[in-house]
Amino acid sequence: MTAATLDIHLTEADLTAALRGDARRGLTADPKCLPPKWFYDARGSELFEAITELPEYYPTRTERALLQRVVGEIARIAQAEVLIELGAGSATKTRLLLDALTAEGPLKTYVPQDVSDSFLRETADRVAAEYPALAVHGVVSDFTDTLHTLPRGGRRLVAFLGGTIGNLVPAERAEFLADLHSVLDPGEQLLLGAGLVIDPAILVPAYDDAAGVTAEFNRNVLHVLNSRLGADFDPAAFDHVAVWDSADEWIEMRLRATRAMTVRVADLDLTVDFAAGEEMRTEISAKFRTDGLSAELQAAGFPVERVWTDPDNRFALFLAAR
Ligand code: AVJ
Repeated sequence: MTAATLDIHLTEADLTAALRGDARRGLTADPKCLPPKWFYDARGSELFEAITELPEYYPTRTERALLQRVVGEIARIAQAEVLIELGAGSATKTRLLLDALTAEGPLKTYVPQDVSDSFLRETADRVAAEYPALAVHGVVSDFTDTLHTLPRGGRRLVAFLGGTIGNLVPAERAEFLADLHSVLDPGEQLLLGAGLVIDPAILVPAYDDAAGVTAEFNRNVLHVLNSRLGADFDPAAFDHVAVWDSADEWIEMRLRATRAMTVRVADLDLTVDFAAGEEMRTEISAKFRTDGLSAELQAAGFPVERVWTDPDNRFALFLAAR
């Protein structure tokens, strides 16, 4: 068996430094906010996996079924030699892509990228064992600022699935697409999965499930601040809030302080006051219209070749060429 290789462009020290900066900025801002990337320590990643199996959380299974239906077409158009998967996580949709890209084209290399090194190592080793003919080369990095660390050579297809593009506000999306444009060569491709604007009666429960798994996932960011920065948040003192912002067309997750409290963040030498009822934003999950996101891609230098949607129009896959 050929072992997977792993490039680490993000060390624990880098992560801690980034978290310190984000926490100081976000906890001293008005209103307070924290970026969603800090949900995903080992516990947060497990909670997210549990979310994907909830009856209310349609995106993962909708995207998987859609991908299953159209992956052959994607592979025939893309003719990729290298598949780069951004935010590969546990790589549950990866097999569909790998099978199609090897059956319908010249795939030789799989490059899973993620911020979580333990998760990624497991994924890379598992895929290397299951696909002995493929070279597997994991990259531990933060895709928002280390796209230039992705390996070059061979015709690349960059897959950014799951709807994670929706975690970025429009200016961040433009920056991300511009960065991606600058690291790809003409003719290389982007496969983007994005949630669509649908009835809020379906959308909101997907982010506020009856079993309370999403609430626990949301509160996990406080556990991360406690364990990584020596903070003393009482996560149980915060309520989970999910609201549909119809003007921005995004779901906003917040944590609401159920009482006035003072939190100490030891490693930042920072004291933070919360008023009773104060809300802190922890995530946006933007939903799109196919025309709108196609225009954003076009404007970033990625003309869209094909768009596929599921029968209920809840999720879309965009194939765009640099
Ligand atoms: C992994 C970013 C796609 O926004 O739907 C799930 C994360 N947040 N439930 C999403 C998430 C709350 C998820 N993404």
